[in-house]
Amino acid sequence: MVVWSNAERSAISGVWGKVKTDEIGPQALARLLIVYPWTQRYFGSFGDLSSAAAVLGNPKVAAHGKILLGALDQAVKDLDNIKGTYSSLSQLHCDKLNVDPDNFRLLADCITIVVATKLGPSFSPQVQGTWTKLLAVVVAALSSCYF
Ligand code: HNI
Repeated sequence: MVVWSNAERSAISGVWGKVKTDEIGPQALARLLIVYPWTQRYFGSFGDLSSAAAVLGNPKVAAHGKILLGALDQAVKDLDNIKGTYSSLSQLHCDKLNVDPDNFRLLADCITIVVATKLGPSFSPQVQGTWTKLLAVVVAALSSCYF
């Protein structure tokens, strides 16, 4: 059972209040596909991903990035039940999409980098620590069906 202190809860809502999911989601997914190009294999139906410019301008990447961050929004809004929130998503990624769970951590890192770029100095080391804990819990929950 993950325990969240009041300081952690307020740091997370502070970050979340400052980011626009419609902006962060597309940027984070595009970054994943560019920095770790093997992740493109899961998105064969998304059309042209042949260059960084193609990925950044691909409307399906942008739309899916928003969906990803919508799922993160659910985690932020129910910090005490992240495993439950993601149980069917974990099953989907494991059984149907066959996504290698190592990729969850890579996406989490891309989300953190995009958030840090957006927030600048207010993304202090303490805030980063709490944010990293949140994403570690998200990654563990999404990976739960695999083990
Ligand atoms: Ni993921 C579909 C959430 C990481 C590949 N993914 C979804 C959906 C959600 C979602 C929500 C839509 C489900 C539905 O339609 O019912 N994915 C998340 C979250 C993370 C994540 C919260 C991590 C933080 N997914 C990843 C990673 C990959 C990935 C790292 C591959 C590298 N996901 C997919 C694919 C789909 C998908 C592929 C189906 C896309 C489509 O539309 O065909």
